Amino acid sequence: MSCVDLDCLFVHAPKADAHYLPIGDFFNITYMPMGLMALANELRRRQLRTEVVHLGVEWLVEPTFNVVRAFDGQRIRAIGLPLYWHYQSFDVIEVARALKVAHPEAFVFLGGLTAGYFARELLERYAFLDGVVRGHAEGSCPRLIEELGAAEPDLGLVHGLVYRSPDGRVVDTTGTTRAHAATPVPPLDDLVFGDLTALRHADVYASQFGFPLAYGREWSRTDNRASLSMGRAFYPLFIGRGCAWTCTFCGGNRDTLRQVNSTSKLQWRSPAAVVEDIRRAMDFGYRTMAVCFDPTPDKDTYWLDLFERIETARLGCDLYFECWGLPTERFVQRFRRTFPSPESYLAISPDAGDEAVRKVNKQPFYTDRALFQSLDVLRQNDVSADVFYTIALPTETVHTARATQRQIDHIAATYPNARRLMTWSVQLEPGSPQFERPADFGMVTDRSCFDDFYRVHGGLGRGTGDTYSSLGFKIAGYFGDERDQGGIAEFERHLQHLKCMEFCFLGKDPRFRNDPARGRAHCFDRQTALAERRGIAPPTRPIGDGFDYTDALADEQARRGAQPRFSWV
Ligand code: B12
Repeated sequence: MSCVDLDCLFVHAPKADAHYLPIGDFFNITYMPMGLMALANELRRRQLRTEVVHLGVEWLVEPTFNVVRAFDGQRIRAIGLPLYWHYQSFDVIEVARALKVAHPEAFVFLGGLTAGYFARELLERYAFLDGVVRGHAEGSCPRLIEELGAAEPDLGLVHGLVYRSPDGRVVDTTGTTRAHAATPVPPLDDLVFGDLTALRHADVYASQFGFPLAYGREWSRTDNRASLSMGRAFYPLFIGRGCAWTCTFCGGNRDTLRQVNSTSKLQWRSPAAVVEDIRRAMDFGYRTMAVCFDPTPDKDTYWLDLFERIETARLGCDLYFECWGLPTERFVQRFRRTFPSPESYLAISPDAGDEAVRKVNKQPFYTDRALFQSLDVLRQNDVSADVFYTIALPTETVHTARATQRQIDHIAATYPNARRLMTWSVQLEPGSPQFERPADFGMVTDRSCFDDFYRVHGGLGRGTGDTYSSLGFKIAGYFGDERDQGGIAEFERHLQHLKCMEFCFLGKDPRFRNDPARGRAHCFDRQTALAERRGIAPPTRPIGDGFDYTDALADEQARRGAQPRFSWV
């Protein structure tokens, strides 16, 4: 394989242009898919010259960075862009378009959950895209790059590839025996996730991006760390994949994983391999590991084994663990012992305070009684917890939403170890049951194909599609009064007002909770600080009765004027 300077360039494009009043202008999808470094490392292991560029990291290093200019004059065999999260839809497409113009020699392809879900539409819509690698790609991606280096590439030999045949047809090799036989898949334990060497400015990536997941473009690095993140960078630790559950709002549910990845089967990495990844990640400066993989909460033996190995290896890392169900008592005790620092905690997600709503939407379901028993165990063992709720769930009404607020108040009053008590809304995710069958849930939506996500995140329609105030759906009869009259835009507006008035938890330190009134006061302080930074007139009225988020946004726009769209290319 010669005649090129680079065999594969991966380019991660966060959503560039988002806006939220208390944050200002921000970008999100700061994390790359966990599997991306594993792919890059697998390519390098095969002597394929591979680099990873993260456009948010590059912007932090040099705000005028342009990926098109950066590789000017180099010949690149293939350029792969993760399109894992729908938020990236607009930016990934625009970066891919620009890169194809600059590098017509390159095979430009996408991968990740959202790309896999919309693979056919993507190829039919965008002539500059050469392919989408569907599903798990540790076998297919290296196979693709090797095949592209052949004298006469035969893409029909690459399993999981959706591409355009010479006669213009869109072909999907998934499931074809010929491609399957020609595409060996390395075992999961052979993959290396924690080595970031192939990423440019890995030190910046490893130090800047934490939870929650937005990076304020108008704030300094220190401000971002202090006010917009939980103080530390978290390393998303890969434990396994697959899911047996079907939550109504989740685009990574069992059926969608089966459709996109050809399997939803649970696959676990060996604890020994995980320990090696922790070690590598810590070499890059991480202290806190973040785990969001807990598909069998009642079976704790994997975790007991892993925690023991972490102790034996004296890694000294912290752990942020997102429970999908409720942890066993043994799990909690062992967690406390292995991760004694206050920077380690569990996250629990009842989602709804009302049991009936929880039962419709969340799996595995548990009762309030079981929830409180778990919180008791956490308190007894002095383990801190974040508790996550979701508002605007299918079948929820404003009345059952208030059960959520009552539960939050009760937990705040009863459990000193409960730190952040948060209520978020979840935007319509492609592949979620509410996306695929909205009518079954009494919902109407305004997104049904990739182009809808491209437009909303590109600011080409209504709003900016930001994580916090946009939904993409309306639930019929939610309020039980005249607020149910309008369409999706009106529903989003009323729901945002409900969130501001009754559910706001915004605080100075994102590791702790605020009550809604203080949260709104802090929101106003932030807007005032932002106005000062921008050198414009300060806001005069905080969000409250008779002045909602949309009014405050219009007021900000009037004081600030129209802003040019921020983009990576
Ligand atoms: C773990 C997880 C997280 C973790 C870690 C994510 C990470 N860095 O990878 C955390 C907690 C940080 C997280 C955060 C978020 N998540 Co999340 N998360 C998940 C979860 C539970 C599992 C994902 C996973 O482990 N995949 C398996 C790993 C091995 O493989 P992989 O990284 O996917 O990579 C493989 C392939 O996908 C492919 N591949 C990946 N990238 C590329 C690129 C190319 C070019 C190619 C060829 C192939 C390829 O090859 C890899 C190797 O086989 C899913 C639900 C689910 N069950 O799927 C939700 C899910 C993916 N998350 C979701 C969302 C919305 C988010 C947030 C946007 C939430 C928010 N509003 O802030 C943030 C975004 C964070 C960010 N990027 O900055 C949605 C995505 C829906 C969608 N289609 O957009 C899901 C489906 C859940 C849901 N609510 O619907 N998440």
